[in-house]
Amino acid sequence: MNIKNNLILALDVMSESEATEICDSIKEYIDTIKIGYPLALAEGLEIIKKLKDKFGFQVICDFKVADIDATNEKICDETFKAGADAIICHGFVGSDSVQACLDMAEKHKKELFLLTEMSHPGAKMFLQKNADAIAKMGVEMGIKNYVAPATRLDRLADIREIVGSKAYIISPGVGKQGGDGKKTLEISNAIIVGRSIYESENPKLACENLINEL
Ligand code: OMP
Repeated sequence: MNIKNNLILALDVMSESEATEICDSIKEYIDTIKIGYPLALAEGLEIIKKLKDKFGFQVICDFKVADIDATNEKICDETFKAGADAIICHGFVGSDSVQACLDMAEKHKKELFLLTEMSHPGAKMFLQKNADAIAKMGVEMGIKNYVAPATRLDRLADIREIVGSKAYIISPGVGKQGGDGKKTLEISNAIIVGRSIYESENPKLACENLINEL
């Protein structure tokens, strides 16, 4: 993916009007947004096309798909039909489940991002122990795109080592979760930022300041 300013907005707001207002203010700096369960559940999958049509954004759907293969296939199919350019899936469910997402992405000529280790403290309880193996599975499956944490740069570096320099890594956790954007981009290809932008009094200025620091 080619992402303007290597910055993805995590648009976890709860209404179309709020989403539109924020997108309108940051559109000069951002061309890729991530829509997850909060906005999709509040406004339906139609929000994807609405925001794409209005602003010309690329949309990554963060549905952290984590089911059996047959169900993953249906979730990904519906998401791509709704206009998503990419979808994020979990890796801990195993290769058959992930393969179903990969096949659907290929069928729609869209992208799949494999989530390895998560950025929050709770990821240390279970996920971290298996994150390297998840990344290795991704490489074996030919997956090109990964999600890995901005909050633990040592772990981000480990995951980069496994997936290789040509893989495309996007990293959440900059700002509110404590991660540093500039340091993260020494390892990752793009950062995902949510609350530091959309909760700011002036989202445009927040973007501008963030980009200047990168
Ligand atoms: P802020 O913490 O508000 O910047 O938002 C981070 C965004 O990235 C949210 O949409 C999270 O759901 C998402 N995210 C993580 O924070 N940690 C992860 O490990 C993975 C994701 C994700 O898959 O995007």
